[in-house]
Amino acid sequence: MYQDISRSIEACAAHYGDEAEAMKTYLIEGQAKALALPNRGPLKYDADGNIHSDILEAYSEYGFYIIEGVLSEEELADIKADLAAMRENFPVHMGALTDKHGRPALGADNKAPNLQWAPPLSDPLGGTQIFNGRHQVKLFEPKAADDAPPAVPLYLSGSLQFSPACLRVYGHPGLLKLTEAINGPDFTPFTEGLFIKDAGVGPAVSWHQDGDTHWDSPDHDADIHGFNFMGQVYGSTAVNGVWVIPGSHKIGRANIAKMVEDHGNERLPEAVPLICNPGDVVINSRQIIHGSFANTGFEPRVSVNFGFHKRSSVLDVRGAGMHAEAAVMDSDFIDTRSRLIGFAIDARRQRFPDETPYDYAPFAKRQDEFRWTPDTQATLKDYNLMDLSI
Ligand SMILES: O=C(O)CCC(=O)C(=O)O
Ligand SMILES: [Fe+2]
Repeated sequence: MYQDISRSIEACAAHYGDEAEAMKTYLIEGQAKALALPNRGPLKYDADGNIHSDILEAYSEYGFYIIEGVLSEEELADIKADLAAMRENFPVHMGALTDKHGRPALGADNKAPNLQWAPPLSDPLGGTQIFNGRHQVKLFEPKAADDAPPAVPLYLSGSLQFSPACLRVYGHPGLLKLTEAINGPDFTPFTEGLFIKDAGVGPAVSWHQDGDTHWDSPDHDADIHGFNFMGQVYGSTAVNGVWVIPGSHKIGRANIAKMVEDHGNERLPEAVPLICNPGDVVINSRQIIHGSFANTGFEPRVSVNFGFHKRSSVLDVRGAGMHAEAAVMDSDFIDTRSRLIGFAIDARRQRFPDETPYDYAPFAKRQDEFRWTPDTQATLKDYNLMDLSI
């Protein structure tokens, strides 16, 4: 059972003027197509305790899989408490140094990217050169309410330094086991962040593929740019969620501008929305064509994003400069950045002592170095300067 979003579908369509009926049909048909796909279900394992091949095969075929019920009510409550505390500490407006209590704002003296804002219901990336131009077209920008603020938070980079609950999600043993099955036991970090799409104001993220570096590589394959997990705090719907084109992770770099032009509008017909309940976690190929429309509906979405790479995709590779300044990512660099995995596993072990913690092979003999204590959080400041951007 999923939340009934019929009011949001009406509200969303009403923003689209002459195309209101077309948008409404697109949302309703997309929703039905998404729910008919066989790529959702809880984490399941085979007799040897490995991730069940059904999940791996469906992920490989479609480029995404909705893993149901990964985050418990208890864990979701932790995340919501962190979100509430972070929001209390957000800058009073974009660029402000203090929060509404007069305290230094979250990220105010960080060097690395942290909270990113955009005008309500805008598409800040579409048609720009940001992220090496990967968001090729600008999506329709619905008009926000007159009393909407001039800018709203859209993305929080480096989220693990601000939220211990998000750090603990990052150490989830089942998700790390799935990561191992796809990227090998020596998998590496990528980047982590929160996508914030508040009801009635959340900006759009135009159609794109995430990967940048390895499209023309002789070793190119469907997994070479890694994947993202997207943990859903409030669920995800046709109106507020990410839409994806199933199977498009296998077609190479797509000419999205041409796809939109050939189709005649931005409602790419093969796309389906990621429909999730709170606690579901999507695994999404970074090569799949995906994007989200402005959130003109009544339900908020917050996605707890974190990705992983194959070591061979990043080792001694020059970063693409999209998430952090471009640098050659040698084994020391990767090792330093991987400490987040070590801390996450330990922080999770302390909070959920009944779970069997994940054994991260690169730290097999060193996990003791990564003890999560109340002082650890401050040492993570600006850790995302070393995101493994490809
Ligand atoms: O959450 C969104 O709206 C966009 C997500 C996205 O583009 C990504 O995770 O790569
Ligand atoms: Fe993306």
